[in-house]
Amino acid sequence: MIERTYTSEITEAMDGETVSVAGHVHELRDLGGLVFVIVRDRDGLIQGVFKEDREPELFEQAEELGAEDVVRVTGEVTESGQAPGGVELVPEELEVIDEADAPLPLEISKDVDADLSTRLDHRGVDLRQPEVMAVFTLKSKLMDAMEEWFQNEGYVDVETPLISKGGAEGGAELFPVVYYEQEAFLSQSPQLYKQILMASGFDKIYEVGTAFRAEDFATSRHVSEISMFDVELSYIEDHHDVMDVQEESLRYALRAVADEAERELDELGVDLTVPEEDFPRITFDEALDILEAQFGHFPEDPTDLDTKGERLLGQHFEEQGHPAFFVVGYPGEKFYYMQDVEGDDIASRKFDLIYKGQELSSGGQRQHDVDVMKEVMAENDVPEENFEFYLEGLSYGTPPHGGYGLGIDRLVQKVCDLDNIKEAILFPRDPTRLTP
Ligand code: ATP
Ligand code: AMO
Repeated sequence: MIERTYTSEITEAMDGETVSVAGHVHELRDLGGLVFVIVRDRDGLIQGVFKEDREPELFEQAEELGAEDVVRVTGEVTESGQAPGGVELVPEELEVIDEADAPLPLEISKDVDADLSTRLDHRGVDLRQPEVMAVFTLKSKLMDAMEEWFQNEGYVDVETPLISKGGAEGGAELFPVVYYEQEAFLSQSPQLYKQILMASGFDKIYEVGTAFRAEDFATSRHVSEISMFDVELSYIEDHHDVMDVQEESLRYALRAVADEAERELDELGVDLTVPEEDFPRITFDEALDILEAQFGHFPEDPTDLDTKGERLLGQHFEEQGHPAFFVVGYPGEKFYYMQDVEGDDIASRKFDLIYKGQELSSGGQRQHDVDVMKEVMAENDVPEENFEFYLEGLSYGTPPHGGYGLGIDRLVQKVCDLDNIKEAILFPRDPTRLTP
């Protein structure tokens, strides 16, 4: 490895020590006989001070540098009240490791706002901005913590196929793939496999996976390729057991971010509130009542919450100190795998979690009686032959179970207060974007 010290490790206590810092040239400030070279690594910035009268050869080299060149600066750590981080380097050696082409497609160091589309066109350069990279170092900490919760609770980490015969979530949003002689699609959700694994006796599982939705519209919360955190557990009494898991794991992960991602939150200017109190659980009807009474809002489709409805409910609960809450029971979604309470005509054991005014996850208690499932499939014109493997998988003894799928990108979007979900994805895919 090339010897180097990360900028985050260099402190005032190291005054007088010689270190090497490797990174990109973030900014060059040429003040005549003095050049400030600001070097950026993953963790931050440090400035090297090159003086013509002190180190003429190094000064000449520094004057030749260009923005985003990759360099290694070796020098003495020197305390300085004027340096951005309180320390700077008095250089002893400057190596140019790779030169960057000029001009850059985007400005990195200057506060120039490019539109999102241009940023995504040049994502490799865009990601160099400290506040953009912070989204992804934060995401890594968030998801590590989330997995840690499930590992601590004895969940098994599984992987299910990404190529499937049919859709788990209905037929409209599937991407077809060329698969030998057979019709096949990219997976929309690991739902069916999660349930078969419950029948197999895995008891508690989670999967960090990818799901594909051929959404043919552009919103700030939909993309075509999604990172999904899926969970399934057995021997539940009802859907409240599943909501408990969702609530506790999310609180744990958000706490970890608040404790361990201070630098990233600072960089993003985010003041994260960890929802320590119980998440409110309201019925769909109660949600409609709040929307009508508080905001005079009626969703266009009275069987589903619209984007505005979610946002207004989010506002209502946030004002009461609850950034997250559950809406339970959706009249419009009597899906074959969802369980109803007998005599009730709605998918009463289905829930959505709304976080900061946006749907973050869907889940519920599943139907584990295959005969009932077949009836619902027939009523809804779902072709049974596409799901033979699933129905067979649940036929030989299935414990009561439930679970949910959480959109990781939406979670990161909301934690980081980003306007668009695509900012929470390294290389997002939408109906028009296939590169980079
Ligand atoms: P799920 O698939 O679980 O329902 P989702 O958030 O993708 O999750 P959708 O039902 O696809 O949910 O859509 C939820 C909301 O997203 C809709 O109620 C609507 O407000 C918004 N939405 C969906 N389609 C469009 C669209 N074409 N244009 C604008 N907004 C849309
Ligand atoms: P659902 O279809 O609601 O449920 O998806 C779960 C969560 O995934 C996210 N999501 C999306 N994010 C960005 N772009 C999209 N196009 C998109 N579509 C979905 C949302 C959503 O809440 N099988 C069930 C889960 C279960 O019951 O276990 C399912 O997939 O955050």
